Amino acid sequence: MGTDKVCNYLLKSRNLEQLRELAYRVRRNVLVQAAGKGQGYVGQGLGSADIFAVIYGSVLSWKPENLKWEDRDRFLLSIGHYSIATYATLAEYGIYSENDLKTYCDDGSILDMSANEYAPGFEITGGALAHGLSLAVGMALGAKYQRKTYRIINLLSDGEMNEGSTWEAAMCASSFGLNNLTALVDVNNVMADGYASEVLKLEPVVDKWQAFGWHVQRVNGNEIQELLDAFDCAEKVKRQPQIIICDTLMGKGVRFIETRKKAHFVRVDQNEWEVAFRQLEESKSR
Ligand SMILES: Cc1ncc(C[n+]2csc(CCOP(=O)(O)OP(=O)(O)O)c2C)c(N)n1
Repeated sequence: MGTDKVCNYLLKSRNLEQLRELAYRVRRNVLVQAAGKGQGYVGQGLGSADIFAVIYGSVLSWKPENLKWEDRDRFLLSIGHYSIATYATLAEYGIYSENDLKTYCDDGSILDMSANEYAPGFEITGGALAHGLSLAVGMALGAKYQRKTYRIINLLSDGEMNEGSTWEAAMCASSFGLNNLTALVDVNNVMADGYASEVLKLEPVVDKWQAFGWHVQRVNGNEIQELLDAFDCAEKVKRQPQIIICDTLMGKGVRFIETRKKAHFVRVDQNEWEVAFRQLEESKSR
């Protein structure tokens, strides 16, 4: 695992063009993985690529050459099936090679369809949904007790808001005043069984988190500047955990996935991956 190049480019960057380029490359790496296997959680990877570019390229204090650096910020992916986006991002830092990406979901590959913490760069195993926020609360509390200054960032999905464990953790986080914890929710309005809004009524999401004592912002999760501004604001909050609700477009950048009704898990013919690469390229000028 890993490659000859460990690249430190784009750490703590505020450069919009560079971050957009990183998001584009993440999307490309998502397609490389899915094309290799013919299937995968492609819509999620494409839809959340801007979030991943901002988190790794701008927000996190981390060291690509030392993933277990003690004082690193902890990024918890409770939605294990979004691992395709983490592999895609870490490939840009040399943690995974292009050949590694092509083994996504293969028997014996470390690039599991739903991430496991034995894979480089993962803090937790996230396949069983809605445990991430509880783990994040524990880590944030631990950091407070130890007077550590690193931050905990947890990416959730809208589907995880269907589960009670998410709200128990939310209540604890505000009760303990964990301002070192920032959560993001990828609101793509898609779940395994259909539109999230039709599975269980989630809105008004902002009011719900506010009622649970969180500092809440809602942004377009495909706009890098909005994400940067939201993180800037979140970092200044005192005594409260913060949540950034990110509205995203599932499949962003590949038109036939953006417009697909059932996009939770994408399986398409081999020749369609070529179309996907072409549409992604064209999306750069959209
Ligand atoms: C505890 C738990 N229950 C059910 C599942 C099965 N499952 C896998 S993905 C998924 C959909 C979750 O919603 P969301 O993450 O919003 O879907 P997406 O945006 O990825 O389409 C479900 C129910 C699971 N992995 N864990």
